[in-house]
Amino acid sequence: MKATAMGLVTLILSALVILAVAALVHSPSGVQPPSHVRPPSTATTSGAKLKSAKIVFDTPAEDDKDADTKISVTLFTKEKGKYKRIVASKNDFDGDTDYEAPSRHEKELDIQGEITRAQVGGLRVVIEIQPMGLDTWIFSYKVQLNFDDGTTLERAADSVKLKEDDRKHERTY
Ligand SMILES: [Ca+2]
Repeated sequence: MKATAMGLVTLILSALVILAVAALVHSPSGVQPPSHVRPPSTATTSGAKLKSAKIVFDTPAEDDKDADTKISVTLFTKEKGKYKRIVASKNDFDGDTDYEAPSRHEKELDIQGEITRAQVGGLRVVIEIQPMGLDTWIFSYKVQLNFDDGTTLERAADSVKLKEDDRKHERTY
């Protein structure tokens, strides 16, 4: 029947129009999806590998590190919710070097295994000293991780005070 055929065509055309409108509504041209579904627009590559690590100590004009006080530095990151994976470390160094007040000293840390930037989720810095007798040392530090995509990650703290009966600094970033 002709009337029925016309009705069917009208129905199909209407359905097509609805589909087209629906498609437009769902992907309006020139409008970006909301930020929560967009990937972060940082230049860093999460797969970038850790290339080197170092710590810089600034000892202001307050209290030096005695020449015979050894330093140990360990950087941890989270693994299965706990700060137990060592990123980089250096033990018992500069036990023959006075960190005069004021002075600046840098130390390369040894990287422990292969680690990517994405795996460094949070950082815990542990600095321990081993004085021979009495020694108070007041300092600031900056930890720097360098990745093979040219990016760096820096963490720092000011006015840290360690002494013979308070030998350990620990801070989680
Ligand atoms: Ca001192």
